[in-house]
Amino acid sequence: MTKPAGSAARRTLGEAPLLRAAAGKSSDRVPVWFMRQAGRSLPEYRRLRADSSMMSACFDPAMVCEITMQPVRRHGVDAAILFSDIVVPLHAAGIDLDIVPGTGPVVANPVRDVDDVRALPALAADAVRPVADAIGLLLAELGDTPLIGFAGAPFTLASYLIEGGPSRHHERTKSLMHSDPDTWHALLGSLAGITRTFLDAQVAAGVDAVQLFDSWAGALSERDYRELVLPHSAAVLAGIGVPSIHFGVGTGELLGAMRAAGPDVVGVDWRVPLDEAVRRLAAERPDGPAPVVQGNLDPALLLADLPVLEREVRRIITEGRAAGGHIFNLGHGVLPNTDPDVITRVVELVHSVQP
Ligand code: 1CP
Repeated sequence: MTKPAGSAARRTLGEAPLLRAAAGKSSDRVPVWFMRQAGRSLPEYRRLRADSSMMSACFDPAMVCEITMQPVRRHGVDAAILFSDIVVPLHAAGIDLDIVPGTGPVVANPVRDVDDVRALPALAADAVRPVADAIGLLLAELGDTPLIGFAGAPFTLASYLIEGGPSRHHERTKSLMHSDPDTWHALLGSLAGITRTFLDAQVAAGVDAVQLFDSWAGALSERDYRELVLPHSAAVLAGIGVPSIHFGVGTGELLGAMRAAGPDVVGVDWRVPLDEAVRRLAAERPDGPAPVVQGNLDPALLLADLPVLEREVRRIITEGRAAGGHIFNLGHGVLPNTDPDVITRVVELVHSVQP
């Protein structure tokens, strides 16, 4: 496939610590970035977003570029993550939904039966052209800092579509997956198609890595995950063309199964120490390469006293040495009431520790 203009310069980034770690290679520092590093913890973000809706911001290339750059400039992190949202490709495909401030994604007509599933549109790459344009702008600004693209995994997207919005128990989703597995697989197949098109568009535009967020997969048993979810996430990740990271919350029991979906890196939340996570990941592929992990500071600890925070950061780096590679991150996203100066301090601390 021919790369669009602008992406050729990106192909020399193999020495970036983030990409070396993803490939199981060592560097002179532990690479670090933060999920939700762009966003409400930053006053410059709140100022910029004051007059625009979340969805319109996601389709404004200059705005996406600026918001993505803010935490890179401020914190000196080892990666940028594209500012977007997991429901952006669903909206672009023509599904009636919005991102409501203080709530999250809200779907006008939830998907509840086979007819709803049949009516789901596909995504045309052209419909996410503003995202590709934003990536083009970012490549010109980022220099040697890798850009991570992302998408939501089929299960987490399905939960929003079926429940109609954020859900604590995912009860309608679980009910559908068990009562009508054929409809369930048709739905996840459609969503895998949309997700793959969205990721392919980002890769073609030049992102250096991708993260597949299955944020709510931790609500499932391992058996249900393997049978009803894993094949669809594996289809999204197969042959994606850049290093991939797969992450979910509360997925301690699913770590092996998430490795089986085929990512290069598995993201770990704060509930499982990284050395134990490595043991679970290695058990899935005893003859495979040493597992590479990302994580796993509890985001709440960014609000703790600095000595406590420093002790936790050092513990995580020590435990991460059990892995074939370690990308330092939080166990979930930055909380909006986090002091951004503390994030900068954590970056400095991670970089000061010998890998
Ligand atoms: O008004 C606002 O500022 C909107 C808040 C907001 C922001 C800043 C939402 C609504 N999405 C985002 C951006 C976003 N979403 C990013 C930014 C890039 C970065 O990390 O810096 C990313 C990666 C996402 C991905 C996303 N959206 C996920 C997966 C990651 C995760 O946190 O688990 C999920 C589950 C969503 C859905 C969503 N969008 C917004 C909210 C508040 C939510 C969660 C709602 C819920 O609890 O179900």
